[in-house]
Amino acid sequence: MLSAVKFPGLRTYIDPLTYEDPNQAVHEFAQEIDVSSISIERIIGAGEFGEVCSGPLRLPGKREFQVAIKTLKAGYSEQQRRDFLWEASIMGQFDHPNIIHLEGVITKSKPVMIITEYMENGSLDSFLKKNDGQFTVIQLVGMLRGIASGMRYLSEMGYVHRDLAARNILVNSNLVCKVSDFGLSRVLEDDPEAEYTTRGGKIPIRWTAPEAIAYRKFTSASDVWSYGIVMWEVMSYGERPYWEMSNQDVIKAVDESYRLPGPMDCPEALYLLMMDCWQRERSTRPKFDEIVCVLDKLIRNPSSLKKLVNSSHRVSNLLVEHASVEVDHTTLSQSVGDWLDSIKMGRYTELFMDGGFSSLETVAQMTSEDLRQVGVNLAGHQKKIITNIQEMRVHIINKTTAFYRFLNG
Ligand code: ACK
Repeated sequence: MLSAVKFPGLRTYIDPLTYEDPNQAVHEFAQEIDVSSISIERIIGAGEFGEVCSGPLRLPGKREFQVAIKTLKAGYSEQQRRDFLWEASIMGQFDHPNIIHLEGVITKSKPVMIITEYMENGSLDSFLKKNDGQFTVIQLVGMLRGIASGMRYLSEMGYVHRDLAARNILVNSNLVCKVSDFGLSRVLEDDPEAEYTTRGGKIPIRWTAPEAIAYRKFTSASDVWSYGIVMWEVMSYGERPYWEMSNQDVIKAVDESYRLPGPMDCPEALYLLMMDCWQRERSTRPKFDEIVCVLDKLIRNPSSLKKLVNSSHRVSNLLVEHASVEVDHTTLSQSVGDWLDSIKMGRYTELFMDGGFSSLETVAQMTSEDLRQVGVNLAGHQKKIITNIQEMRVHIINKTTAFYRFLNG
């Protein structure tokens, strides 16, 4: 039997599948709570396995607080019990302010329950629909920043979510957004047909990167694609991505390089970041730490959010063709050396030249791996350069409006 050794300081996600006995996995990562500590007060929704309820939890030595209680409905099979508790084995490994917090499980009595922190405003998609147009741009960007920060944590732990969507984000009374729903990955793993079908909504086509749909290449980069869709959902207050288009049409349009248009009143900088998350080539999509950096910069400098997406890019029921990283020579007339100087990284000019990155066209396509290869070894410098490359891409896409054309237009 494979045992999970916990290395202090090394935070890596451990697949509960490495345990022969799933019950052991649950108790490795989740605390058993005594059923007498909990009272179910009301039903708040329906989950995949049974009702979701809320009520107070009284833990010894702690003051009473409100929790959400997921229950496993009676008459379940052993497999269903395992699948239900699977989520707790995953959630219990995470500890981050933007990841839903697991309080514990109740497995020694029936019904079996998973207890998590209570999120007063429920799921993000319905919360946004209910509050259409009610938030400031800074509030919306703050929500997006929280989600990106939670995703950065998951990606650092080596966990790929696979089902990132506004419906799987929960919102508390302070508008803090937390990533939830850690149930899907194994279901997909189990079903070799899953990528060809939408049976049971197993592959969320509209949220999923093309390579994950086509050949199940689920990575943190495919989570970044989904994150871009979540950005779009947030900025459009819970609108359905690609509206009433069929899944097949969505797959076809995305494959033909069409992308969602900018939501109404969406700052251009945010739309350009979304577009970057939807790059076909997954290695050129931003990483979650870069997304957090870009959003932090925007929050610190709110005037950068003033310019809104051009109205011709957000005509409803039309999709916008994705502008690949084409070069606008008026924008990128600077030399690589000048550009590096401008971000105080001039010391790397020679290494860039030696590595063949002698124009900003090529620099704009660089990945973290390219940076390491040319010899930028300091993590802080890599991050700074990558964040600036990301901004440069945003700028380039901004300048390539000539490349936009419309479907059915
Ligand atoms: O949009 P909602 O009110 O938020 O409806 C769904 C429902 O349960 C089924 O998932 C709500 N829900 C799930 N987990 C929580 C939680 N931790 N806190 C509050 N509501 C929750 C979700």
